[in-house]
Amino acid sequence: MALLPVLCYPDPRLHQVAKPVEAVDERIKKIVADMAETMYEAPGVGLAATQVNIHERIVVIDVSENQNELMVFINPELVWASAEKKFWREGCLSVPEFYDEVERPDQIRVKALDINGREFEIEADGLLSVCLQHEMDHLQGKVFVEYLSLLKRNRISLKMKKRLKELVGQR
Ligand code: GNR
Ligand code: NI
Repeated sequence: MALLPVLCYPDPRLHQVAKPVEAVDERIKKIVADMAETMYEAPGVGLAATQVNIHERIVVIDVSENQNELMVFINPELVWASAEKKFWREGCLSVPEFYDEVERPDQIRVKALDINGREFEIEADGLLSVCLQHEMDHLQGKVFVEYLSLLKRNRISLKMKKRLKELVGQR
Protein backbone atom coordinates (compact mmCIF):
# COMPACT_ATOMS: atom_id res chain seq x y z
CA MET A 1 0.00 0.00 0.00
CA ALA A 2 1.07 3.55 -0.60
CA LEU A 3 -0.14 7.06 0.13
CA LEU A 4 -0.83 9.01 -3.06
CA PRO A 5 -0.36 12.79 -3.42
CA VAL A 6 -3.70 14.64 -3.81
CA LEU A 7 -3.95 17.35 -6.49
CA CYS A 8 -5.08 20.77 -5.28
CA TYR A 9 -7.45 23.20 -7.00
CA PRO A 10 -6.83 25.04 -9.32
CA ASP A 11 -4.57 22.29 -10.78
CA PRO A 12 -5.67 21.82 -14.43
CA ARG A 13 -5.28 18.03 -14.09
CA LEU A 14 -8.43 18.07 -11.88
CA HIS A 15 -10.36 18.89 -15.07
CA GLN A 16 -9.30 15.79 -17.03
CA VAL A 17 -12.14 13.39 -17.85
CA ALA A 18 -11.58 9.84 -16.53
CA LYS A 19 -11.81 6.82 -18.86
CA PRO A 20 -13.86 3.70 -18.00
CA VAL A 21 -11.97 0.77 -16.44
CA GLU A 22 -11.82 -2.10 -18.93
CA ALA A 23 -11.08 -4.93 -16.50
CA VAL A 24 -10.95 -5.02 -12.69
CA ASP A 25 -7.51 -6.66 -12.53
CA GLU A 26 -4.60 -6.61 -10.05
CA ARG A 27 -3.48 -3.18 -11.28
CA ILE A 28 -6.93 -1.70 -10.49
CA LYS A 29 -7.06 -3.50 -7.09
CA LYS A 30 -3.70 -1.93 -6.17
CA ILE A 31 -5.01 1.53 -7.15
CA VAL A 32 -8.16 0.96 -5.01
CA ALA A 33 -6.04 -0.11 -2.00
CA ASP A 34 -3.77 2.94 -2.33
CA MET A 35 -6.78 5.26 -2.78
CA ALA A 36 -8.46 3.82 0.34
CA GLU A 37 -5.26 4.32 2.37
CA THR A 38 -4.99 7.90 1.08
CA MET A 39 -8.66 8.64 1.90
CA TYR A 40 -8.41 7.24 5.46
CA GLU A 41 -5.13 9.06 6.11
CA ALA A 42 -6.50 12.46 5.00
CA PRO A 43 -9.11 11.79 6.51
CA GLY A 44 -11.92 12.09 3.99
CA VAL A 45 -15.24 10.38 3.34
CA GLY A 46 -14.51 9.84 -0.35
CA LEU A 47 -11.82 10.00 -3.01
CA ALA A 48 -11.98 9.94 -6.81
CA ALA A 49 -9.03 8.65 -8.87
CA THR A 50 -8.84 12.02 -10.66
CA GLN A 51 -7.71 13.61 -7.38
CA VAL A 52 -4.62 11.38 -7.28
CA ASN A 53 -3.86 12.04 -10.97
CA ILE A 54 -5.23 8.68 -12.17
CA HIS A 55 -7.75 9.34 -14.92
CA GLU A 56 -9.84 6.16 -14.71
CA ARG A 57 -13.39 5.80 -13.34
CA ILE A 58 -12.59 4.64 -9.78
CA VAL A 59 -14.13 5.96 -6.53
CA VAL A 60 -13.72 4.93 -2.89
CA ILE A 61 -16.14 6.08 -0.18
CA ASP A 62 -16.56 5.46 3.53
CA VAL A 63 -19.34 7.41 5.23
CA SER A 64 -19.50 5.11 8.29
CA GLU A 65 -18.99 6.56 11.76
CA ASN A 66 -15.95 4.40 12.51
CA GLN A 67 -14.46 4.62 9.01
CA ASN A 68 -14.56 0.84 8.69
CA GLU A 69 -17.06 0.33 5.84
CA LEU A 70 -15.18 0.86 2.60
CA MET A 71 -17.30 1.16 -0.55
CA VAL A 72 -15.70 0.78 -3.98
CA PHE A 73 -17.33 2.09 -7.18
CA ILE A 74 -15.72 1.24 -10.51
CA ASN A 75 -17.30 2.81 -13.63
CA PRO A 76 -20.10 4.39 -11.56
CA GLU A 77 -23.12 5.63 -13.53
CA LEU A 78 -26.08 7.64 -12.31
CA VAL A 79 -29.26 5.73 -13.24
CA TRP A 80 -31.80 7.91 -11.40
CA ALA A 81 -31.96 11.16 -9.48
CA SER A 82 -34.89 12.51 -7.44
CA ALA A 83 -36.56 15.74 -8.54
CA GLU A 84 -36.27 16.94 -4.96
CA LYS A 85 -33.03 18.77 -4.26
CA LYS A 86 -31.21 19.67 -1.09
CA PHE A 87 -28.37 21.95 -0.03
CA TRP A 88 -25.37 20.39 1.74
CA ARG A 89 -22.22 21.98 3.08
CA GLU A 90 -19.44 20.35 1.05
CA GLY A 91 -15.70 20.14 1.43
CA CYS A 92 -13.02 18.58 -0.78
CA LEU A 93 -9.54 17.19 -0.18
CA SER A 94 -8.51 19.06 -3.35
CA VAL A 95 -9.76 22.39 -1.90
CA PRO A 96 -8.39 22.18 1.66
CA GLU A 97 -9.99 24.22 4.44
CA PHE A 98 -12.82 25.54 2.25
CA TYR A 99 -16.49 24.62 2.68
CA ASP A 100 -19.66 25.88 1.02
CA GLU A 101 -23.26 24.95 0.25
CA VAL A 102 -24.07 23.07 -2.96
CA GLU A 103 -27.57 22.06 -4.12
CA ARG A 104 -27.94 18.54 -5.57
CA PRO A 105 -30.67 15.89 -6.04
CA ASP A 106 -31.62 14.49 -2.62
CA GLN A 107 -31.76 10.79 -3.59
CA ILE A 108 -30.00 8.90 -6.38
CA ARG A 109 -29.50 5.40 -7.79
CA VAL A 110 -26.02 4.47 -9.00
CA LYS A 111 -24.84 1.45 -10.98
CA ALA A 112 -21.19 0.37 -10.69
CA LEU A 113 -18.77 -2.56 -10.56
CA ASP A 114 -17.46 -3.76 -7.18
CA ILE A 115 -13.88 -4.76 -6.37
CA ASN A 116 -14.57 -8.21 -7.92
CA GLY A 117 -15.80 -6.68 -11.17
CA ARG A 118 -19.45 -7.59 -10.42
CA GLU A 119 -22.19 -5.11 -11.24
CA PHE A 120 -24.33 -3.74 -8.41
CA GLU A 121 -26.87 -0.98 -7.90
CA ILE A 122 -27.30 1.17 -4.84
CA GLU A 123 -29.85 3.77 -3.75
CA ALA A 124 -28.41 6.60 -1.71
CA ASP A 125 -29.56 9.59 0.30
CA GLY A 126 -27.93 11.91 2.83
CA LEU A 127 -24.13 12.08 2.96
CA LEU A 128 -23.66 9.00 0.73
CA SER A 129 -25.77 10.61 -2.00
CA VAL A 130 -23.89 13.92 -1.75
CA CYS A 131 -20.52 12.15 -1.67
CA LEU A 132 -21.30 9.88 -4.66
CA GLN A 133 -22.39 12.87 -6.75
CA HIS A 134 -19.32 14.85 -5.63
CA GLU A 135 -17.00 11.94 -6.63
CA MET A 136 -18.73 11.31 -9.98
CA ASP A 137 -18.27 15.02 -10.72
CA HIS A 138 -14.51 14.62 -10.08
CA LEU A 139 -14.41 11.80 -12.68
CA GLN A 140 -15.98 14.25 -15.18
CA GLY A 141 -13.30 16.83 -14.32
CA LYS A 142 -15.63 18.93 -12.16
CA VAL A 143 -14.74 20.30 -8.72
CA PHE A 144 -17.57 21.38 -6.36
CA VAL A 145 -16.42 25.01 -6.31
CA GLU A 146 -17.54 25.22 -9.96
CA TYR A 147 -21.14 25.33 -8.64
CA LEU A 148 -20.31 28.54 -6.76
CA SER A 149 -20.23 32.12 -8.08
CA LEU A 150 -17.25 33.28 -10.13
CA LEU A 151 -16.44 35.74 -7.35
CA LYS A 152 -16.14 32.96 -4.76
CA ARG A 153 -14.18 30.74 -7.15
CA ASN A 154 -11.66 33.49 -7.90
CA ARG A 155 -11.21 34.11 -4.17
CA ILE A 156 -10.53 30.40 -3.62
CA SER A 157 -8.04 30.26 -6.52
CA LEU A 158 -6.14 33.23 -5.10
CA LYS A 159 -6.11 31.74 -1.60
CA MET A 160 -4.86 28.37 -2.89
CA LYS A 161 -2.11 29.95 -5.00
CA LYS A 162 -1.02 32.06 -2.01
CA ARG A 163 -0.90 28.98 0.21
CA LEU A 164 1.11 27.07 -2.40
CA LYS A 165 3.67 29.93 -2.49
CA GLU A 166 3.95 29.84 1.31
CA LEU A 167 4.48 26.08 1.21
CA VAL A 168 7.22 26.37 -1.41
CA GLY A 169 8.84 29.22 0.58
CA GLN A 170 9.05 27.00 3.67
CA ARG A 171 11.43 24.58 2.00
O1 GNR B 1 -14.05 14.30 2.77
C1 GNR B 1 -14.95 14.82 2.10
N1 GNR B 1 -16.06 15.30 2.72
C2 GNR B 1 -17.17 15.75 2.04
C3 GNR B 1 -18.12 16.47 2.77
C4 GNR B 1 -19.26 16.92 2.15
C5 GNR B 1 -19.47 16.67 0.83
C6 GNR B 1 -18.54 15.97 0.08
C7 GNR B 1 -17.39 15.51 0.69
S1 GNR B 1 -16.23 14.61 -0.22
C8 GNR B 1 -14.76 14.97 0.64
C9 GNR B 1 -13.60 14.14 0.11
C10 GNR B 1 -13.34 14.54 -1.32
O2 GNR B 1 -12.81 15.56 -1.66
N2 GNR B 1 -13.76 13.72 -2.23
O3 GNR B 1 -13.61 14.03 -3.53
NI1 NI C 1 -13.55 16.19 -3.64
